[in-house]
Amino acid sequence: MATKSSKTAKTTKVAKAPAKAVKPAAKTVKPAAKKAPVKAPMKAVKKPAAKPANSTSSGATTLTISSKNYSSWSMRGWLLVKFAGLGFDEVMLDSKDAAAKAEILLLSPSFLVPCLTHGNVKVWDTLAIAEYLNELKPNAGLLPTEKVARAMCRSVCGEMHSGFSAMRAALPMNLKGHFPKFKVWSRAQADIDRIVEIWQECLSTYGGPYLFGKKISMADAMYAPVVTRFLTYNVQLDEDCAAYCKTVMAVPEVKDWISAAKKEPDDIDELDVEF
Ligand SMILES: N[C@@H](CCC(=O)N[C@@H](CS)C(=O)NCC(=O)O)C(=O)O
Repeated sequence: MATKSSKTAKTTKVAKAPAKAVKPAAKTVKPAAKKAPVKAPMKAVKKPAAKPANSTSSGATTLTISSKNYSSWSMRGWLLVKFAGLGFDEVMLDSKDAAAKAEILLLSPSFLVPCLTHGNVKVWDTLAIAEYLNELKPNAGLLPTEKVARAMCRSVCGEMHSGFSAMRAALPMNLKGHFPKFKVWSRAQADIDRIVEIWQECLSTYGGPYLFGKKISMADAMYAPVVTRFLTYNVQLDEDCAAYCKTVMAVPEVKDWISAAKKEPDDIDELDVEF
């Protein structure tokens, strides 16, 4: 599946939002990013989501993302759509641009990326996107076919989604960076230890090379930015986990994302959010 889905998505960088959207939305930008976002239930909207002025015209399906170098959730969402084999246009938000931040309020009610717009349906939050894609493309294998494996896959995805905050804060994704002498503090190390335990259990139970066996799954998309972090910060791993990292780094979609991240302009400051 990894190769089958390596369609090229068109990328669109969001330009200034229409003037009317900027003022009211811009005021709410900072607090919304810091506080717990209001989570509305996933809903079908009557009209397609408001599109940025320069969004591509074919856009029945779009994925709104931000920095490819720093935004680990964008990377997960993007990989999930690719692994599902769904064609889509990328809408790239400039995280520093207040007008673009106003746009994201229109595109993603939680004010977070990624956000998938599929015809009349808008899905935000990576786990919801993963489940939606699995319903849409049940044969893509985002979840294992066997019930117990599926339950475990959902559990480890959930654990990634809701946990490891010390590791995420201390070792932010930075695909261009390499910090071989990085000192991992104890709480982040505890998160790393738990991730290693998850990987070891999955690899030994399902035989690799991916977490749930021969097919890449949503779990691999969820943990891909952890793989890149371990390489960026030179986290020492056992043989099996190191081999898993190599496997993930060789996935064509992962390579595509990383190579695009490396081409991203350097003028993006550290984003003031937790990754
Ligand atoms: N729980 C959310 C987390 C998404 C998230 O935190 N996204 C970050 C980027 S990695 C974001 O949109 N931050 C706001 C910003 O970049 O302005 C999900 O699963 O999608």
